[in-house]
Amino acid sequence: MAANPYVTSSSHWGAFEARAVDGTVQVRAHPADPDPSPLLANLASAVDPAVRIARPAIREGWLRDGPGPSDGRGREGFVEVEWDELIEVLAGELRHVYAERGPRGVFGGSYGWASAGRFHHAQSQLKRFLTCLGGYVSGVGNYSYGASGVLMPHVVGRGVDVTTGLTDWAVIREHTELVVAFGGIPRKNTAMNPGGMVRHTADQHLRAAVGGSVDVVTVSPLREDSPGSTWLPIRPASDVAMMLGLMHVLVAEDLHDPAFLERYCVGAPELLAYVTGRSDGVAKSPEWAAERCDVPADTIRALARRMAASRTLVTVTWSLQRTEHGEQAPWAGIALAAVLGQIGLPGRGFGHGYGSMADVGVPGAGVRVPTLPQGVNPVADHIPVARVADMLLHPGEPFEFDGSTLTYPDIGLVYWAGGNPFHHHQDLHRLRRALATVDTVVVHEPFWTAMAKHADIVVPVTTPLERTDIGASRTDHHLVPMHRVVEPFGLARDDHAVLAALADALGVGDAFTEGRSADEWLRHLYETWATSTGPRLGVDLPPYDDFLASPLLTLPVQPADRTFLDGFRADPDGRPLRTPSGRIELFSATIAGFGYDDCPGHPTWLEPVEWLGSPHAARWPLHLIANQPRGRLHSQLDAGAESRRHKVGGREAVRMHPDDAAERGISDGDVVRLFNDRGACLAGARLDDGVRRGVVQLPTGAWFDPVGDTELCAHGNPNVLTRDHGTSRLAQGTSGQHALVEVERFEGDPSPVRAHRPPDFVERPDRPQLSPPEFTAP
Ligand SMILES: Nc1nc2c(c(=O)[nH]1)N[C@H]1C(S)=C(S)[C@@H](COP(=O)(O)OP(=O)(O)OC[C@H]3O[C@@H](n4cnc5c(=O)[nH]c(N)nc54)[C@H](O)[C@@H]3O)O[C@H]1N2
Ligand SMILES: Nc1nc2c(c(=O)[nH]1)N[C@H]1C(S)=C(S)[C@@H](COP(=O)(O)OP(=O)(O)OC[C@H]3O[C@@H](n4cnc5c(=O)[nH]c(N)nc54)[C@H](O)[C@@H]3O)O[C@H]1N2
Ligand SMILES: [Mo]
Repeated sequence: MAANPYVTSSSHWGAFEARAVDGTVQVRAHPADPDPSPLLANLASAVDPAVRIARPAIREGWLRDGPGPSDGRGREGFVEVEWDELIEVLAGELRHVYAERGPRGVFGGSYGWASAGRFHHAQSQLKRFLTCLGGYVSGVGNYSYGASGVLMPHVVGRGVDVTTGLTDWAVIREHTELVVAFGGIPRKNTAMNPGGMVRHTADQHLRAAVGGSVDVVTVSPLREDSPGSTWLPIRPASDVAMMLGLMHVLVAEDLHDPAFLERYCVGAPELLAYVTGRSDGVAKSPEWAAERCDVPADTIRALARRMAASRTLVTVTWSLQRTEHGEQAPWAGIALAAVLGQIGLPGRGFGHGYGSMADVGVPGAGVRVPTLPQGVNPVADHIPVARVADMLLHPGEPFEFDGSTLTYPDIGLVYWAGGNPFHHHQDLHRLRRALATVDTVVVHEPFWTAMAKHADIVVPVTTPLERTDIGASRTDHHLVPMHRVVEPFGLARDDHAVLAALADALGVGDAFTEGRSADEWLRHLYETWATSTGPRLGVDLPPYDDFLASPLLTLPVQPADRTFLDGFRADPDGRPLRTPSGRIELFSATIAGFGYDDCPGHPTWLEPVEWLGSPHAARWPLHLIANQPRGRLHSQLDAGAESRRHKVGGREAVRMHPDDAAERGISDGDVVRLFNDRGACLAGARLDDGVRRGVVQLPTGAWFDPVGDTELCAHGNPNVLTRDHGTSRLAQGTSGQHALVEVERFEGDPSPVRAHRPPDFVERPDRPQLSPPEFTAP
């Protein structure tokens, strides 16, 4: 057995140690991590030849017919080529597109999580490269909190980070009596941090809090989201109704805090007129709320009284805003906390994202980390990330976004590195139609994901296990040396190396590399960072070589005493919020001024098109929760051991209440079919009375596995079922968390899962002679 010594590396779910043994990879936890993630078990599959892309490849039809719209994407076979040919062909196509259409014809938004590592970060590399060519159309915001990211600056102002500037767990543990957690605090999610997290402490903090004097009331359709003893199984997508019902009790019973509303907020009169029904004739009483959210009115009443009598923290998971009208739940959540009057007091007030990410409530070093400069993209055209299919299907058409009317650009070439739209986007059949409209799709991937299979030009790249890098996240207080564990798989090259070769071929090599090799870049980024950060932290940071030779670099951590908006509470005139009023905007004149019926001026109950209270439920009687997967990060390493462990017969597991299953003749372990008007997928049934009746839960991330030209995905990707519709005209965020569906027992012979197999490889077709036009880089 040929085993190398263990070396350190890092992932978004934690640092680790790894070594190569006869071409396989063995992984163990980093000694500094008190609570390592079970997802480390997926990493060995990063070298699995069944899923890796071994050689550059070009879609058969693209080689034969040249660039152009095509339904062949995702359906045709690939011709494997040598690197020289790939670079020549791809450089030629980029030259052509930039000469013919200019940078506004190139979509380089390339949303996605890629891998940990500061230099080899795929998006940074790609954006730097495209900027050297003259720029690209970008995507703004994210899929994680796309609605809050646009809403919250209107409500609490720019500069207040409602996702990471939140009250520390240590403060909660000491001061909080009651947490009312909409969406719960799901343990399964708290290993993740973009860029990684060396010491996982979220669960430790949570258990210490719950084991101590903190009581958590979880409001969620799933019991497993609940860390405490009280579970209120709410009807999905109705939290705003429940929050309004709670506010109604507080006001009706004079348990609210008019002095706080007066001093620290604007818009309380408008909001409370709506709550009491003075403005629209409908009192948002607990009875009114109960009809919608299916939590009994007496429970709502008792909870409101208890909230007013306790030191209470209202938290909202990000999932609640990843749905139609997703702006409303976080806005109503902070309004509820404002009506209680406790915002800014230790352990009380509002939080957004406890149980959504590892770093929420956990202090870091509070400094920037080494970052590859991307340059300044001269192209102003952009879309909110989740409007990608709309953009491709409606070039030249207007759309609204946060008070502006923008125009969808006309895209010829889509370039993706480090993301998987067939994971993250909604209504995947629509996405397929959208991708069919462009001339060329380029994808850098280590793996044969569905996005790679839908590319024209497939660029095989390395994983972090195959390169040297610096692991760090802006919210951690560690830097991890990431060492090469194995040689690059097949002919795979680093994203950077491919882009550097393309840049050379296009005459912008020096601008892209600045004359540095990858190793020289790493040293340069580290040293530039250390020179400015050391003095700021008042510590001597080691030279680069010493850092690389060490297991870990630990920076001083900030004190764990943060309370959200405490400075504002202490001195609202001296430290006003950066909102137009300087206060918390329970009514936003700015938003009201946009005139959006799908996002009015104050938190409002707006029925989504698809929920169990809508007429659609007569036909599609089950509410699908498409939440984050327990056994992997998104679609990453879906073929890994921990990911597979949660599947049923190789298909993604759908969980449903035993009574809903019995009505449909479904037993545990059955192959079932989930379907609606948009599509269908197979999955393996798991019966679970911790799922609310009328709800089914199918997590995201099973690699899309279309069966021929049918609407069926054989593997269980829920995004064939979700609706591709912005949260509202304000934020245009994704609404992928929810959809209405029906489920049936699948009779007959189910299609085998082919998602983890490579596409077909074919012989080279006859190729016409293309003569690319001239292109001069700016
Ligand atoms: N229905 C529904 N859909 C959702 C959500 C939901 O709740 N419901 N949640 C949304 C959320 S919050 C998010 S953040 C998105 C996540 O969506 P994505 O971030 O797109 O998902 P990932 O699976 O992380 O995709 C990362 C891809 O990068 C590849 N990769 C890894 N390392 C490298 C590298 O070094 N170079 C290159 N070139 N590629 C690399 C991986 O193999 C993988 O295919 O999904 C969203 N989609
Ligand atoms: N294991 C794992 N952890 C992850 C990720 C992953 O892929 N895998 N992804 C990471 C990323 S990128 C992000 S952005 C975060 C996302 O963090 P979140 O968005 O908070 O995570 P989700 O798991 O999608 O949803 C959390 C819970 O909300 C509940 N919920 C859904 N709809 C409703 C509703 O209408 N009302 C109420 N009250 N509850 C509802 C669901 O039961 C669900 O379990 O997670 C991160 N953590
Ligand atoms: Mo996310």
